[in-house]
Amino acid sequence: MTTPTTFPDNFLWGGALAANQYEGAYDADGKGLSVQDVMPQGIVGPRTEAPTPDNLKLVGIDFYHRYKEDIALLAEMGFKVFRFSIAWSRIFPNGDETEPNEAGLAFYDRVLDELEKYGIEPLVTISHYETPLHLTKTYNGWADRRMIGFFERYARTLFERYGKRVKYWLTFNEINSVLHEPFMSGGINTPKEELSEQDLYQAIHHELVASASVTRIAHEVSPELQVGCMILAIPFYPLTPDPRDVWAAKQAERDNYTFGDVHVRGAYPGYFLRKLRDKGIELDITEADRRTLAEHTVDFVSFSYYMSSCETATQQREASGGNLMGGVVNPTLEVSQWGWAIDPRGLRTILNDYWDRWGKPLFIVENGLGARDELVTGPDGTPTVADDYRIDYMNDHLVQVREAIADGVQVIGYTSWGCIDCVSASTAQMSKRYGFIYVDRNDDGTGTLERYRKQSFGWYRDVIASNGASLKA
Ligand code: BGP
Repeated sequence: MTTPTTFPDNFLWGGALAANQYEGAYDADGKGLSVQDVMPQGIVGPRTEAPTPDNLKLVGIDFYHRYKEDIALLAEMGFKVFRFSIAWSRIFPNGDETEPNEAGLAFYDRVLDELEKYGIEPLVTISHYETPLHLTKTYNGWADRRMIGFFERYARTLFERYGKRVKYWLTFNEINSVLHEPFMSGGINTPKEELSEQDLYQAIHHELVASASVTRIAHEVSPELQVGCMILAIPFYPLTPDPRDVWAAKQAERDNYTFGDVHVRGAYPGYFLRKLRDKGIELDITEADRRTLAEHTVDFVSFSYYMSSCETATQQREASGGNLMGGVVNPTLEVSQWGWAIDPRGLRTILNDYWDRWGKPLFIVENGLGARDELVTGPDGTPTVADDYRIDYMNDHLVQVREAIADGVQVIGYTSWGCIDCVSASTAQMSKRYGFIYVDRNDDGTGTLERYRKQSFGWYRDVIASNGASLKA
């Protein structure tokens, strides 16, 4: 038998977006504020008291009003799956109400109608960096145990309303990012520098219990539902072969592995318990928490992958740029315009590591290149972008996915990040573009919001149509 060189027949090709980065309409139809509405500069600048006009996310790319046109474009590329998040504060504007906002629910009905029209499978993130601001201000977000109940109510509302139409669900986007971005990721109002590790790890525990608990609810609503965790994946390489560097890299990986270990194996790993002991942290973990974690593990593991990094315990540390976290610079790799190391092989490494460790089907739900694009006039007179750099990046990553599949790894699908240009999560810029579809909007908020197909649009359409056979090894 020869090694398979193609993707499985039912491979889910598509793209991903998140409500706060593309919907806009930040206060339409009863929507409440979310943490994003007071982060005009993402994680690189200060928060504001209230929404300010310089916050590009308030308008986003106005998907809220243009979803039909946008979904038609995704269908034109042949998308099999579309990953998007539901804005929690559209459904529960404050987060702690007992009744949901019908107008918010109805919007996602319309989005699902449109996806159904084209036979595109939805993949829904329940919480993608958009905790209702009220929960942050009143409860200090996930630092408070009561968040579990609010999240359960929100998730149950979604499963009951959309469970017949949405099979694949993700609980928390990049759940491990709370270690580095407690406000954006965990809705924790206490400034990062003042937040104690005790409180941070307690918040993490609440999120993990909430994730397991809503997995239980999903399966109660329908055994057909498939729930996954979502992890920000970064392979860490030792900077040198010195065993101390090897151990430093392992420790960095374990900070992230913890989250998958709990979701998949249903209990905290020994190395994590030791870390808590060493730090003098004692978590409030009830017997009921332990049972929830143990009995309601995930159906699959999903992750984002953009870059790898290095760790060292012996060399001078030169901090690498990166996706909300990072170690030290890898001198063998090139970086993106935003300093993120470009490492297609790292994706094969992650896929193999996760498969070997957890044996659960894997879903790559984010990957892509954030770059400055220049709009030019195409051969037929329509504006386009000659984004061969993006095509190269994605081609090389997908070739490694194909290799991992040949290695025996079970991969459900691939949704590239920001399939339509949207506002960046870390820097809140429009100019950091990932899409196959260019959106005419600039960092100063000007622009017509018109959509244009980039060169990568046709390239990805061919990749999907050929089920990966058109990729260049
Ligand atoms: C991930 C987030 C996304 C997304 C992506 C790209 O961390 O889940 O929301 O934005 O990274 O990051 P950025 O937008 O900062 O370039």
